[in-house]
Amino acid sequence: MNRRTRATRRLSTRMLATGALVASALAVAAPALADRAEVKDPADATASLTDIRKVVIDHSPQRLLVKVRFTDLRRSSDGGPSGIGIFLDTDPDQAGPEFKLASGLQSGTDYQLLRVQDWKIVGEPLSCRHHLALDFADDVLRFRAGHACLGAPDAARVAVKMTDMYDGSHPVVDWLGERRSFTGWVTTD
Ligand SMILES: [Ca+2]
Ligand SMILES: [Ca+2]
Repeated sequence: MNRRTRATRRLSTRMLATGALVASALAVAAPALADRAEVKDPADATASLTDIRKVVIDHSPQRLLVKVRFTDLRRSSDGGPSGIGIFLDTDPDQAGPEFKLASGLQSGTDYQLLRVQDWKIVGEPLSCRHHLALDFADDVLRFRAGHACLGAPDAARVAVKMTDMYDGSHPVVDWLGERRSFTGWVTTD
């Protein structure tokens, strides 16, 4: 049994305990243990059209899919640009996220998948299999990363931050939930 397998088994035991506790205490809408989680966010950044409204995580043994829905995703901005950071936590033994997907939210934008430590980018962008698409008709961003690209985690959770620079002197920031808070863990089951 290699180190990752041991870490994963510890995680599974811990998640089961935590999941049972949360389910019985709070009866939360999104279960802590699932292959899919959906988390809504209020219209709390109405100064931005890209106010985060909902995030869906779908985790399979082949890939991790993250969808982010906004109030109004548009091809172009007549002011400053807005962008998004999707932080992926894939290892519960290391504090904080291990990866960050960084992208603009307008047509033709670049995106990069990066390693992070202490929420800060480390090293060069990764070239392993991942893809991002902006669906302006449905106001949805879809991000997909190959399972191997993320170190084949049994579970993952995400934190999402939108920054709108429409008014450069007063950027609008919207986190999914609280600042640097994560969704529940989503397994590949
Ligand atoms: Ca919001
Ligand atoms: Ca971690």
